[in-house]
Amino acid sequence: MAKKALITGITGQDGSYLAELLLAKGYDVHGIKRRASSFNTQRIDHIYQDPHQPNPKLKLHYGDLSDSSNLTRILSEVEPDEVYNLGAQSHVAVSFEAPEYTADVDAMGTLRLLEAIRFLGLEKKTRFYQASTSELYGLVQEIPQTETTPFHPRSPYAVAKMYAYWICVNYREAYDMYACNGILFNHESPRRGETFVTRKITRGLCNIAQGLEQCLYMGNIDSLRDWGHAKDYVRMQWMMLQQDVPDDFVIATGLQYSVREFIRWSAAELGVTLEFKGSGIDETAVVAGVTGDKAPALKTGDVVMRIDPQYFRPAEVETLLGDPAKAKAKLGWVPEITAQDMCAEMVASDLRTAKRHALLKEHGYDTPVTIEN
Ligand code: NDP
Ligand code: GDR
Repeated sequence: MAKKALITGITGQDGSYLAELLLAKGYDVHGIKRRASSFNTQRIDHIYQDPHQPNPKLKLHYGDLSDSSNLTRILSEVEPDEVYNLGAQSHVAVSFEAPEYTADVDAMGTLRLLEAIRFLGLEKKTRFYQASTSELYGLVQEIPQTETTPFHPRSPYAVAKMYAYWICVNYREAYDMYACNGILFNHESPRRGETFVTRKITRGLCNIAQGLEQCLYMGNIDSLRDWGHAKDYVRMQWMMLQQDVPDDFVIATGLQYSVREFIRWSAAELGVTLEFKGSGIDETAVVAGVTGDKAPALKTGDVVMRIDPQYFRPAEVETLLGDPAKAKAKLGWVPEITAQDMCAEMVASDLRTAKRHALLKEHGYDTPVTIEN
């Protein structure tokens, strides 16, 4: 009998890579998708299976982490061997604007799932993975951060995720459930949401290079992050549920770069050299040279980045750097894709899209490019 997995957040970045991984391992994969007014399954369309065909290996259920009766029904129908709770309002800046909703989905949603598993008597069968986050460290107490570094969350998102972290530990201790926290540091890919910083940069610069946008408006570009590739990180999510004993793990690369450096790498992938001028809110990135044919719309002296204070956060997480030693020692996990290679992959992917838009525009078929920061 194939193992059954249920993924909340299957339509998100990680959900799509995890679904691919589990299908390749022979799992029957069930995913929860939200009802939306337009299609929201772009990241999993390539693995979609027609439910009219016999024995589809991927099945989607409508649902929401704010709806316990819905979660209970889906869990009772599927009786999964593994639940991956990846669903969340996952944007830190947005959580300051929608703090109550973020708490409901990210904190209470986790409790609803755990309680449904227990209520249905699945607590000895179903293994549970919780998408915990390096945002828990917030105002960092120790560098690098490990599984024992104290938490100091700095946003409604991080505070909600802190509840989720501890309720997961609590259900493990109280009910002997197999429940694990993956404390994942930032991970990105060409499927990253367009308003997270890396994708905003790669997509924005590709659009600018092709003449579809004028300038990138950024917040705190001094911010330091430990960026990995989502493909490496979902592998670890699965590995965590295959152990004899449940445990919590930091997943990170152990390397740290600034947002400014990520902008520089992305421009370099387009053959564009940047010079950063000024400081504080007056800092700009100016084109110092262009080589090759990837950025036909740019010339020396063009300003491609300015600071817009609207992207500063009420409380910032200035620096994050993880120590993945435990994951390496206990699970043999090491990340395979560097941040620089990931950046190159993201730029290549966004450039393909920008070129398509530019070509359509050139031939009079103007399809507006969404500029949402
Ligand atoms: P995404 O934002 O790409 O995906 C989030 C998923 O959650 C989407 O499928 C989204 O659905 C779904 N979702 C949102 N609200 C609800 C809801 N109310 N009910 C059910 N589903 C909902 O996130 P990632 O894939 O990047 O991250 C996966 C998880 O890992 C998240 O929990 C995130 O907080 C956490 N995390 C992410 C890190 C990262 O760097 N990527 C690092 C550490 C933790 P829809 O597509 O309809 O919007
Ligand atoms: P983060 O990711 O908040 O770390 O949360 P994000 O990419 O949004 O920000 C990273 C850093 O870049 C700075 N920044 C900007 N960020 C955005 N989004 N837009 C900007 O214009 C901008 N300018 C500078 C931010 O201030 C921040 O310091 C991500 C999410 O995936 C969470 O769900 C996850 O838990 C953590 O990573 C680990």
